[in-house]
Amino acid sequence: MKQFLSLDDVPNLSALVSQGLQLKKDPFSDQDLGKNKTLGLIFLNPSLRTRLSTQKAAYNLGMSILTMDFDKDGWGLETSDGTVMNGKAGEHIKEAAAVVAQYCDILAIRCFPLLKNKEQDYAEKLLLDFQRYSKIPLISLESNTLHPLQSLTDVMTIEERKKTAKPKVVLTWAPHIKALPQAVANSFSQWMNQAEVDFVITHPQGYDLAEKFRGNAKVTYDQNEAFSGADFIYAKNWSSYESYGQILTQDPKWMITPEKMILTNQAEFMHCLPARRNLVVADAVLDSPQSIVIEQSGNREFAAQAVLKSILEEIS
Ligand code: AN0
Ligand code: CP
Repeated sequence: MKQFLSLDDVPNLSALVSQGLQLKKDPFSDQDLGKNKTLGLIFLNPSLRTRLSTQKAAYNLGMSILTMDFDKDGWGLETSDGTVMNGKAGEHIKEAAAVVAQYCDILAIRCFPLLKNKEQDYAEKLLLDFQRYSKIPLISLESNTLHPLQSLTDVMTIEERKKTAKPKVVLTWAPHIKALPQAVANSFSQWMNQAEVDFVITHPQGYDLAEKFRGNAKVTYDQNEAFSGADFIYAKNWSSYESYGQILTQDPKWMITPEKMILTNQAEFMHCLPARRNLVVADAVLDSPQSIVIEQSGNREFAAQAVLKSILEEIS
């Protein structure tokens, strides 16, 4: 693999999923692959899982790591061309990306959307500028519109835990007090469209995901109907795509509760985390044996490792 910005960069999804699950069984099988290779991790936003799991994955492969919180420790980044830099930004992305790339063999970046302008966010300019000016393989650690390392993890988790050949997987919107990106939902939907699953999305009116990521998913505004017979419930809040970046409702009826889980086929509960308890999901669900969120986050390490291994094989 040459880079990992979305599912489009994956030549063979099932092979990558199998690779991740294989690495889980034998994480230290490729310790020489990353020798003398450096992974740069750039964060413009907070992270727990992505940061630590990707670092751990790189260590498993024998790589060195450079990490920087650009939002806190870096110079303010200018991204527009031809601008007179007499404002807050102290450094242009052209130099910043090119300089970091000299110290690294693979670069990874997290950049959230501003949720003010749909066209600007969905153009993924910052991510693509890093790709353009670094000129080394780039991994998305969650961009404006997608979170492919999370989605690979989610496909791996469903693959290893499914009890039927074609499980029913439901992506359900849940309430939140902040306007959150569509990235996790977009990406999960994009990957589920390519997986052997019966995929349903449920959300209140006005929360439809972009058509190109929604794909052939069945969409219903009736959460109870969606939950009926489900094998996996994947909860996530996102802000509106149509009324871009807005919170249209905080209706607590959409929270995931034990009463709703009863409608399912003893579904396992998934969430990418972080999750706000008793707002998105009730304690009684998150603390129940049906919740697999911890195991799910554990798989982040091996998803990242499968991606890094594939890119290392390409460049070594
Ligand atoms: C982020 C989001 O919704 O994209 C990161 C999730 C992995 N979540 C929050 O900001 C709470
Ligand atoms: N799921 C996820 O990406 O978590 P972090 O934001 O903590 O990295």
